[in-house]
Amino acid sequence: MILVAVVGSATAEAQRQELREPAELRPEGGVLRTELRCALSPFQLGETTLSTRLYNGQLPSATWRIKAGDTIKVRLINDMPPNPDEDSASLGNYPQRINTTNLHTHGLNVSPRDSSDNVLLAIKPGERFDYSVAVGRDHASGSYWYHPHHHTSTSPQVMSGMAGMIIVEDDPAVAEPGLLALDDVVMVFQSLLYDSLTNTMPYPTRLTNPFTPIAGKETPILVNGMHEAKLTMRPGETKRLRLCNATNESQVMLFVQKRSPDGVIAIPQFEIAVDGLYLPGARTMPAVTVVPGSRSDVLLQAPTDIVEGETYWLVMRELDRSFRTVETRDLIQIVVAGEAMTPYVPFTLPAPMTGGDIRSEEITGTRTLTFSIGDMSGIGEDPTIITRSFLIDSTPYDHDVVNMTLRVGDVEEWTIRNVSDDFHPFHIHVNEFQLVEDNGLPLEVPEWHDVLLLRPQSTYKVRMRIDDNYGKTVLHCHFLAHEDWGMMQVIDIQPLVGVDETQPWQSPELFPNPVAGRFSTVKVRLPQFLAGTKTTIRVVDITGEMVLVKQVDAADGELATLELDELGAGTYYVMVTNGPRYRETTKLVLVR
Ligand SMILES: [Cu+2]
Repeated sequence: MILVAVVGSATAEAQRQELREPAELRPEGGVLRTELRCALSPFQLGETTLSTRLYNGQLPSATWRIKAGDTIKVRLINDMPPNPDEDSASLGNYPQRINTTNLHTHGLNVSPRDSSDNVLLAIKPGERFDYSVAVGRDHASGSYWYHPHHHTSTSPQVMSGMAGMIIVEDDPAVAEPGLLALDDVVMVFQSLLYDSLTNTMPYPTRLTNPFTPIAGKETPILVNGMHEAKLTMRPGETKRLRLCNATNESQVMLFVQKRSPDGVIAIPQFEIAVDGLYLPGARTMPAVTVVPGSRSDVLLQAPTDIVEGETYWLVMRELDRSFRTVETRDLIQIVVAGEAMTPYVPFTLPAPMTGGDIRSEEITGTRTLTFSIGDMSGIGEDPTIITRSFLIDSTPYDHDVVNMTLRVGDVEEWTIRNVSDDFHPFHIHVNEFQLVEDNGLPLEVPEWHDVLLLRPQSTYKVRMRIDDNYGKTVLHCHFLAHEDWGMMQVIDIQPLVGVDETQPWQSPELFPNPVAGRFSTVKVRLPQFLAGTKTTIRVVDITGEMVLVKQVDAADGELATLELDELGAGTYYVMVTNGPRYRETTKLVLVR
C-alpha cells in the first residue's frame, strides 16, 4: 500500500506546471498606458468554470513595471452588469452596488486628487474613467499593487480577483549590481468567493432581509491563479519573490523545507522588504507571514548541490482572520536543475526613504486612533447594527464627513489602539509610516509599513511624514469586509500655505553636480521665495543617515555653500526644508 501511495504522489508531482507569472507591462517614454476592462469573466478552477469579476479577464491582472518619475495612465472601463440595487436606498456601510468601482494604487505616494489615486470616485457600470497617476522622481522603489476601492464594493470585487502588482524598479545608481541582477518572481495570493450552485458570486439580496451576507464559499488561496506549481531554479540561484496578499482577510505564511529520507529540515530565507520598503538589512526568517494588503520581498535560495533523494518545497500555511490554521499546502515544488550559480546575499540594501528614520526632533504633533467593534448583541432584532459597529474613534465611515485633517510637511506620531478582540490590519493611503513601538516596547530598528496588523487589545506607536500629496483620502482596516462595514475614515491632507499651483516649485539647484575631486564644495541655489527666511539643508547618504546639516538665512542670500571634503564617493540626497512651506530633495553624486 505504501508503495502505491508513493507512486501516486510521484505521478501527481510530475504533473505540476511551472508557476505562471502575470503578464508584465512597461512604460514607453516615461508613460505606462493601459486599459483595465472590468467584467464578469470565466476562470477555470479545476473542473469548475467560475464567472467572476476580473480586470481584462486576467487573474491576477498584469504587473505594471515602472521607474520613479514615470506616469501611469489607465483607462478604467466598467463593463460589469448594471447594479440591481442602483436606485434603492443606501444601506449605509454594507456591501451594495457591487458593480460600481474605482482604482487604488496601494502603497504609492501619489496624489489622491482628481484622476490620480482618488478612491472617493464612483465609476458605475457602463462608465469609463481615465486615470493619470504621476509617480515622483524621488519615489521609493519596491513592490506595490492596485485594486478597486469603492466603499461598499471593495470586498466583493477584490474577492472576485480584481488585483495586480505594481513594481517600481530599483535605481541602478543606488542598488548594488547583485540585487539588480536578480530574477523577480511575482506571486499574488488571492481567494475567490462564489456560490457552488451558480459558480458565481451571488449579488447581495434585499428581498427578505436586506442585510443577508453574500452567501458562498471561498476557493483555497491561489498563487497567480494556480493551486500548486513548481519553480525551476539553478543550483545556488537566488530569486526575488515579490509576495502580495490580495485576499480579503486570510494570512499567508510561507516557509521552505528540504525533505530527504533523513527527515524534514526548515531552510530559512532572507526577507529584504516589507510593503515594498527595504529593511535596513536582509533578515533571516524561518517563515514569512504576509497579512492582507501587505507585501513582502523575499530572497529564495536554491541549494548549491543537487543531492539524490532531496526535494525542496515552498510550503504555504493559510491562516484565517483570527490566525487559526485553515490549511497547510505544498504550494510550490522547487526543482533544482541546470548550471550552478553563486548564491547572492545582499551586502547593502537601498534606503527606503531619502529622509531616513523619523527622529523624535522632527515630530510636529501627536494623535491617537482607536479601532473598536461595537456591541452587536442586538443584531437578531436589528440587522442594521452591523453598519454602525466597525469603528475608528467610535465612528463608522461617512463619505461626507472628514474625520481627520493633516497638513503637508507635518511629521506626526500616532498612538494606534485596537480595543477589540479581533485583528485589524491598519492601512493609510498615500503615506507610509514607521512603526516605533509595539505594546510599550520600543523597536530597536523601526520598521516602515503601509499596512500594520493590529493584534487584539494592543497599542502601537507609528511616525509619519506627511508627503506633498495633499487632498482627501482614507485610512482603514484592510480586512476588506470590515472596511465595507465602515471601519474607515476620510482624511483631508491640506496643502502647504500659499502654494500657487500654476507655478511649479523650483527645485534647489546644485552645482557642480556630480562633484569631483578630494576637496569639494557645492553651491545650492535656493528658490527665490525662500530668501529672508530660515532654511535647513540636510545631506543624507543612501542608507538614509544624515551626514551634514546646515541652516541658512537671509545673510547667505540665495546661494548656500556646502563643504563636502569629509564625505566619501557615492550618491547623496540634498534635502532643503523651510517649515511647512517648502520641502524638496535633489540627488547629488560625489566622485573621488
Ligand atoms: Cu478590521
